[in-house]
Amino acid sequence: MSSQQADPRELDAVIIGAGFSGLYALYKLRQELGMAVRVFDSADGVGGTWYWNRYPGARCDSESYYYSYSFSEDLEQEWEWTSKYPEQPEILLYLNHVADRFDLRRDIQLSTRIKEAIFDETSNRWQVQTDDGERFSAQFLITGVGCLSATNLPPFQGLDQFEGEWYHTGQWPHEPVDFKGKRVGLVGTGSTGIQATPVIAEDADHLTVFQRTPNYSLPARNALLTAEGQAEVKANYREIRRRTRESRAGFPYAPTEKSAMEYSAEEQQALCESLWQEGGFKFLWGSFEDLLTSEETNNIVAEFFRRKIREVVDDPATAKLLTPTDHPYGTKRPPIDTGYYEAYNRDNVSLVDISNSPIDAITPKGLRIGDTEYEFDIIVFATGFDAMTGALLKIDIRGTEGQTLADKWEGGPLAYLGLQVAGFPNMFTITGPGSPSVLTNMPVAIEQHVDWITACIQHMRTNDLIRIEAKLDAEDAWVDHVNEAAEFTLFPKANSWYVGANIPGKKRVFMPYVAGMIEYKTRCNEVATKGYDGFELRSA
Ligand code: N01
Repeated sequence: MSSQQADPRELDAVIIGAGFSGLYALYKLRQELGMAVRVFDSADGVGGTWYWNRYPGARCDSESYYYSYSFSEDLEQEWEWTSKYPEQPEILLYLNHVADRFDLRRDIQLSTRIKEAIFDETSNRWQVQTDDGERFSAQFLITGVGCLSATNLPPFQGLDQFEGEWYHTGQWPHEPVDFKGKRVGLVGTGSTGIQATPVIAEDADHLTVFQRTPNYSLPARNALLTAEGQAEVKANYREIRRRTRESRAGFPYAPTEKSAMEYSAEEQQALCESLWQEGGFKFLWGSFEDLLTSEETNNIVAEFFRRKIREVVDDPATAKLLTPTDHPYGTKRPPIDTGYYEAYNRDNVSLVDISNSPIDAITPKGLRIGDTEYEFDIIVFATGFDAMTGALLKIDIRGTEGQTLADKWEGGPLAYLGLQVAGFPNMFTITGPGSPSVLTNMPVAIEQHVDWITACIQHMRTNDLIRIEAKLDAEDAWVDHVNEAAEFTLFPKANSWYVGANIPGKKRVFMPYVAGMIEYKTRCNEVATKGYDGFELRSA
């Protein structure tokens, strides 16, 4: 449609993003409340993060049986996961299946970027415009833009002069990239770089990894699921979901009841070893209860990791470079790998430490650090995302009195419950900053948010209310609470994307809510029970 459109199309809700969040929000609002809803996504397919992140080795770091929707028992029973940690194409297939299974596609508009959303205080509606000028008017604006979707490509000088191929992992091409016989440079050793390294190393003539900060990576110990394993999960789904919902981070694991200090050194090592052998996120959420609050406990675990790195990596100098010492374990999102440290035992893989000598420029032949030029056929940037706020701030969102979200968040994100921003009525942010989001198993956090939003809109409809807006004092109190909760932990000690440290100039604020899903959900439910305490509700 062109910009000649006379009147905006009227909707009840505009949802931005067709990933886990947007699909479920569409399902709930249409199915349960009968609302006229439209989902927009700039991609030409559904899937959100699983649409974009197609890099080699991309797979889920959480196990398939709980990294999935819980809202439909039929869906749970009919979908067959093939492995413990599904690869990206399988999760994308799952989300496409969900879109078909629940007839969602008729209300999803793909290849369409939302350019601006402006709140009209007279009608109490959002006026939304797409990048090709199509206009919509909706009572509610619901963002499901993802916490890790705005890619971060550092402004390396000379990139446009590079004569080879280059890719950012978060915008990977749909056609396979052929690494065979190629000299490949990989920048970044976060979860993505760590997943990609061993897979690229399999094919490349030579892979050079540029590391600014080493990470603590844990083996996934992936395995195919057997028919018996599948049947057991399916028979126990309700119990699994109960455990995830009643856990701190939405994983079906519980930590020890006592501090590590109350165990003997042998017991401490035995627990670490069994979790290492089991693999995956259980180390983070199912080990010592004070892992993320006690430096002493954290040191025990960090030392355990350091020893494992020394054991796995043959060359002591490389092992030393790969050993993290700058942050406590778990205070940056821990990577989960399949053969990462082992990859450095290959003859065709080398590691370059750039902690003290950053990449100066990309050259036509490769990249330059100081006086040394490294020549490549392909450069892969696994340099992450402008997390949690980046994707929202790409849209020109304007609330009351014309205030932009960018202005409001100049000093860091402000939100009440991570769900609403004062001054932006009728806008809900699924897994927004100030909510547990990235510190949880995302589908659990997403379902909780969408269920809460749906109940809130239902309440408004039942009571003839047309506008809901977070109050400033409630927002201030919540932001203080989010900061206090973080200060109680070791998290602020790391220069992580949780605090925006990966983006030069980004205000350092701890963005996710660290107190956990149970505490968070209790608070959200109390707010609702008290008639949406902290929100101002207006009738027609
Ligand atoms: O990004 P990152 P990611 N010069 O920001 C380096 C999720 N995820 O894409 O640490 C040189 O973690 C940077 O260095 P430093 C998961 O939540 C999920 O890996 O800032 N290097 C770092 O090494 C994860 O946490 C899955 O010093 C530069 C790397 O690039 C999140 O996505 C799988 C640089 C970026 O690491 C982000 O992970 C994969 C520069 N100028 C990811 N700028 C699942 O399985 C940055 N770096 C679900």
